[in-house]
Amino acid sequence: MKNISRKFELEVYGKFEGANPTGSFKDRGMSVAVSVAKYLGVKVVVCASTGNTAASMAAYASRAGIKPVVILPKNSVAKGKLAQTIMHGAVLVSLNGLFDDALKVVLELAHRNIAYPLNSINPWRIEGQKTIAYEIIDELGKVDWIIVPVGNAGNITSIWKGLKELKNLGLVENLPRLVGVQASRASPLVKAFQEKSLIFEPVEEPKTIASAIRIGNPVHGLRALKVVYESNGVLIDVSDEEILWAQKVLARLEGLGVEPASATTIAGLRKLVEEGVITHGEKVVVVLTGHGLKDPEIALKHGIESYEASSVSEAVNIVSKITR
Ligand code: AN7
Repeated sequence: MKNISRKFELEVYGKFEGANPTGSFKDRGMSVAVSVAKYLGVKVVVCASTGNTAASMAAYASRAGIKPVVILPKNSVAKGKLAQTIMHGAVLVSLNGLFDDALKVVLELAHRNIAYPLNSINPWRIEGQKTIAYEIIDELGKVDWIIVPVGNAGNITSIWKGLKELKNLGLVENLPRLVGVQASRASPLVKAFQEKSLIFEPVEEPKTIASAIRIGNPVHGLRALKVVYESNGVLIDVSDEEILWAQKVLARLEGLGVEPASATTIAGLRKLVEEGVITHGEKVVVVLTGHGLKDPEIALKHGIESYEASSVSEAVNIVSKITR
């Protein structure tokens, strides 16, 4: 990313996952896990989701002839993701509760053998997800930092698994340090990291405009902390204001539309450069996990310059005025 690199005096690359078939990084793990489900003869799959997992599972399961059932926290899934989930034919259960409650439903259904779970507790999801690491190292070789948004922490742990495999195979010598970014009011892991602990306290009522990572009790929290310590990395949090700033920077400096959760990476990058943790000239990859169209309402609500015109001449007048 030329312009962002210049802005931060770094070598910054964006891993744009919005170009995947359903517009998020979830397609990698879902493709593998649904293939396994089909091989096993599964009839019904289920997931809890803040939206992207649901959209991806619906598409891949329907294509495979498997019935998708999604459990979503009521009123907190972005419109684009909801539209995809419905379009791809999932049965939708809207739960009056948080993501963490929706996951309890999935665990119970799996326990009773009613449906096959496709959250990242399913190890095949992780196997597919780790290909992000393969592609980054394949294209760039040595990288100093990889920055990832963290919700349930499936992605950051998958990326580390992929990286370690490459190292064990002798395909890369020095592994990047991992940065996990959480939203300020949904950041149980950051608190634990600051205390150099492996024990984290779940956040009871997580809040952030980045609905994808509005998660108070990350499934892979312990693993994520271990991974960050092992990679000599960092866990940080960013505010909603910083997320919106970063979303605009990506959209306007690089022409990359990403959803708020993905923009946390650039907000986190700015913080770490300011703190002197990431230093000039280093090679950094930010994982841009989801497309901007996933959450159109955020874009419409924030920072637009728009006018109403009731006639052709009025529209012409407005534009000539503001461009003067
Ligand atoms: C765009 O879809 O949890 O740390 O249910 O959609 O692996 O959980 C999505 C998470 C980052 C966090 N960026 O990844 C779901 C869900 C985007 C996301 C994350 C999500 P993890």
